[in-house]
Amino acid sequence: MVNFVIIFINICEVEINGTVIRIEKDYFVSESESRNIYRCTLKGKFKKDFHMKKDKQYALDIAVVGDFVEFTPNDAKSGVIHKILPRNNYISRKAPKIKGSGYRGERLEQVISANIDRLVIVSSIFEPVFNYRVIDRFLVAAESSHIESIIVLNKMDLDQARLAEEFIAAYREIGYTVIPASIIDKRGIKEIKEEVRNKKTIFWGQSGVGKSSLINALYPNLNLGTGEISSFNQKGKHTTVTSTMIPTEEGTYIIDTPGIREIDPFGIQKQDLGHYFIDFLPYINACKFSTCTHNHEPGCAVEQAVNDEKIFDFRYESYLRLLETIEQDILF
Ligand SMILES: Nc1nc2c(ncn2[C@@H]2O[C@H](COP(=O)(O)OP(=O)(O)OP(=O)(O)O)[C@@H](O)[C@H]2O)c(=O)[nH]1
Ligand SMILES: [Mg+2]
Ligand SMILES: [Zn+2]
Repeated sequence: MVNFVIIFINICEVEINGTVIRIEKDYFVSESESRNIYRCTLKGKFKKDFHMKKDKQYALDIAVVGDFVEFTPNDAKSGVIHKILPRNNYISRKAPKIKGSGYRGERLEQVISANIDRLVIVSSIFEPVFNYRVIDRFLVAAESSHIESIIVLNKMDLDQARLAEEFIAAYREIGYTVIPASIIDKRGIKEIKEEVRNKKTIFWGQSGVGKSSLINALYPNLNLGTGEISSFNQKGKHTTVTSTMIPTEEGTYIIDTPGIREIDPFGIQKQDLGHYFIDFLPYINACKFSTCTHNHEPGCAVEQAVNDEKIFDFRYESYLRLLETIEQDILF
């Protein structure tokens, strides 16, 4: 009994370093370095820090999956986070309109995950149908956060007409790793496993593309919930509802995320957008104006490169569409 009390007092005094692996309502489930799981709450001071101020953009997410934290345990299973360490990096998007609308309709930043090594952009050829504009938006989010990304094109078993080939070749030519995959015929699974080994990797993409299915195929004992084909694309239906970091093997962590309906990269100014299209980079400095947005300005070297077929038409089209949606926001 005495021993037990002493151990308990020790636990209470110790501050534990951990990582947020899942968020459940107001609880930040954290894993300690010795791999124990604690359901933690946040110390009240954080809420005040992040309270919306009139003159300041505020973040929606105080702690996110992947954050390194320090917490004081209440007991062997719960604790209070009193410190969130500075993030090495993070990936985010503009929060969906309704949830994040602040004053004057600005969109807030929704941080998806922090301290990650790699983003796997998951897309499918059908159900939902392939859309390069969506991929380009994820790529912009990754490039602007300086996070390495690869593209996994899933459900290749449905691509009887081999529609994907052209895009696979194009993205590879641009310089991205593209892995065609399928959980039905298992193609690509081994390659993805190699790509994620010894890293913290986040799987991100639209709902129903097969993120959880792919993770299950990589690690069959996980048994993550996956959606039915018939129901996944009905309005508002997401099978995975909260991001979860899953330790798989020593040094390898996978973050499964809920699918999203729209991806608007956050905090990008019009004249910077071109820098996140890596195929534009060799030409940008040759534009006549340093503030060129490559949108039909005179002397635009990017547009010239499109005309000379050095940049794919579809990438330029994606770029122009994204440019249109960027609000010139004084807060950025
Ligand atoms: N034909 C085929 N179907 C697949 C493949 N991968 C996944 N699916 C199906 O697609 C549906 C959606 O898969 P999920 O893994 O739940 O998709 P998700 O991306 O995790 O979806 P959210 O959790 O809602 O974001 C399920 O019915 C899967 O069986 C594939 O390679 N080929
Ligand atoms: Mg899922
Ligand atoms: Zn230009």
